[in-house]
Amino acid sequence: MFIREDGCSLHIELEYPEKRQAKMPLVIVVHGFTGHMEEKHIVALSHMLNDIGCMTLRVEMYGHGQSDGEFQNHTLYKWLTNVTTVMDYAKKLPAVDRIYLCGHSQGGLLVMLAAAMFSDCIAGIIPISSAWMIPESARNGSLLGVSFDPQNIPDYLKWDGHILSGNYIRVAQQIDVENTMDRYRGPVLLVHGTGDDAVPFERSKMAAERYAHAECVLIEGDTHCFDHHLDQMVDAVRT
Ligand code: FER
Repeated sequence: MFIREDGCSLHIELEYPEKRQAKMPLVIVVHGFTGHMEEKHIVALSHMLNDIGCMTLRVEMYGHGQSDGEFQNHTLYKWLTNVTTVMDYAKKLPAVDRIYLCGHSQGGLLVMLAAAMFSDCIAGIIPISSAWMIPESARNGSLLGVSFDPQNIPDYLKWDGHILSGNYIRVAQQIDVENTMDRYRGPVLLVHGTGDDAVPFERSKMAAERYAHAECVLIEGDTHCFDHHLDQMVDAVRT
């Protein structure tokens, strides 16, 4: 189904456990950069959570999947605004007793930022392969293997046939992830494959050290999207 945010539609999928309770936890699950809600690691997480009695809400952010917006125009501010719309929707669901935020890669960064905004509304966050170095990389002039002058931001970043507005970089440069880590005191579970060549797994270890209440589970040798041991990643979240 779709929910509306001002003039934009956001594509969401709400799923229930087979045995519904009067009140259940809800986990909101967010894809990464260029991702969508049908990716195998997103679906596997969501369905495992249904199996253990959680409702899940897979969401597609601005410029991704079936949601409105052009990919090239998406920014982390737009995604954060999307989170406020999704949270308004989730908080009104009558069967929800608490809300967790789970996100992969850029979606992992997103839930880390959202945790500080919604610390009073959520029970925990689960950043997977979290790409929380993006703001730092934007300030250092290197994203997606493309170098640029961080003081003179190009109109567009082009790589592998994709195109991304320079506004993505302008926004990312403003974001202080460490500050949001310090402001969120709730539980955090980070999961990361040690063979991830898109985001170094050390990032999740660093985040776990900085958060007040965090655990980091490493999946030996696995990739950014858990091509080898998806079951181990999903089991870590289940546990
Ligand atoms: C980057 C490295 C990783 C980047 C984005 C990502 C925009 C995100 C990956 C993902 O969400 O899967 O340099 O720049």
